[in-house]
Amino acid sequence: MVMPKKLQDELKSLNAKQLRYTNFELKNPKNGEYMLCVFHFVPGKGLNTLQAAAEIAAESSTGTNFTVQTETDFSHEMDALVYQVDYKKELVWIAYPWRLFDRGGNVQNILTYVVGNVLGMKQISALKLLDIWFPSAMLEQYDGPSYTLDDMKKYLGIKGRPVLGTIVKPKMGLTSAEYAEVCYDFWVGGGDFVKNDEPQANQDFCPYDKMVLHVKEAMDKAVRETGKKKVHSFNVSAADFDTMIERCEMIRGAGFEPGSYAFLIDGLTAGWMAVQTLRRKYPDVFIHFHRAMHGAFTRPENPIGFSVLVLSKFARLSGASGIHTGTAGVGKMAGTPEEDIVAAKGILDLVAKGHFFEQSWAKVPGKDKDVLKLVREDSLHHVILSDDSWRGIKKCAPIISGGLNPTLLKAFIDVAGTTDFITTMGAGCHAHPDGTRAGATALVQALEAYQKKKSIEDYAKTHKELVRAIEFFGKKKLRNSESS
Ligand code: CAP
Ligand code: MG
Ligand code: MG
Repeated sequence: MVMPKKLQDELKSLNAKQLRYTNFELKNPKNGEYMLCVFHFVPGKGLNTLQAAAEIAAESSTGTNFTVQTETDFSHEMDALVYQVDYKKELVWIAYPWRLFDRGGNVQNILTYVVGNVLGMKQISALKLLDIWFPSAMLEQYDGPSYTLDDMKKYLGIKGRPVLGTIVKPKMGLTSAEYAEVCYDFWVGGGDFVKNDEPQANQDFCPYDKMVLHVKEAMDKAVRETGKKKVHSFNVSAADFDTMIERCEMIRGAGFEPGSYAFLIDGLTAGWMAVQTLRRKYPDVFIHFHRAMHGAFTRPENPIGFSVLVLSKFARLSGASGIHTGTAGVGKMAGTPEEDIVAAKGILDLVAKGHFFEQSWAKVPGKDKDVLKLVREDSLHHVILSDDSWRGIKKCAPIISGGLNPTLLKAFIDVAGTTDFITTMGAGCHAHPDGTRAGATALVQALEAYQKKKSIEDYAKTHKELVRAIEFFGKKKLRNSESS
């Protein structure tokens, strides 16, 4: 392939060190030795594209700003390599020998390389990791999810529809008894799943142990009255790992049956070690990754950081059972349909198209349809393949939240093209003019309308909670804030 003139000229401009971090003849980047990354980037002052790209590869693998006397032939084997650039779109492809990474499936270590120091380098003025590709030989070093959305749906006895959830609101300030009341109202209104909000912890007005016990009472009552299983996702984020584990054990010790509770972790503010500790210590529990703080890295207009897809792929690799992936512009948070839906699909499917790579999450070659079918069956029922010859990274559930309400449910399902997700509506439930219970019922009715292929307006003619939701949330759609 003839190298474009601009590339030839820029290659000539590289110093010896920079040259070592490029290889435009890399035979087959997907030969299994490399994890592949695509970055959008803009060089810093005084550097051309290739010089800056080589500096990114150096700093995010083995190098620094000078060649050092202590380098060896072997250390050069571990150099990341720039293997493709797109000048027009300001993109660079970098291959990382994955032997660089901490053995034993450590996700935080990878992030420390590829979105660590490099985000602070003077040699770039913009750097955003847009997509990442893991070779299957590398995948099998990582946990991936254990207890999945399939297990939760099985526990709840539901199929072919989203898990209908809420976040208790106000976000903070209820006593543990008041908190549990809201859970009860949502569950008896027909909802499946309640989560703590992302800052819920052990506040003096809502002590953790009391919150757990009151939720247990509320759940028992709601299960008795509805005859339906319910789930509560407890935020176990804490100041240290011991306290986090203490909270997990408190929940397990409160008599919740397996499947009726999930552990929520603020994955970015608590950290990836917390996520992986929960996954490894509690493989029988749904690990719910809340992504508070992600906006600092993922907002479409942010020039420095990583995409929602990249964050979500790392959550799947780390073993989170589900992660918030955004409402594709339907709800209140920034985020484009393209970005959020690619992320949701990227963590749900066994073979998923990303922004630049098609990722197979199983050792099985993605093309082998029959074995893939078997793999899918097995990951659903865990019975067919006793050995883990197919060793796949199971699905991670998109959790769809931020500003949704019953009138928006269909809009999101249509844009997502799947009902394999958990939706959690906070204000979308508790702002309902007739309260939480009616809000939950309106959500159930919005789903029923979708399932019956009826418009919510039509269905609302015989469902009062839904008509009240349409009147209330429909009006707000325009102003998107409290009316004066
Ligand atoms: C939603 C929420 C969630 C955000 C997170 C909140 O409340 O509880 O934390 O959805 O955003 O605190 O805003 P509402 P994302 O349902 O009342 O909006 O899901 O995009 O990570
Ligand atoms: Mg360093
Ligand atoms: Mg929240």
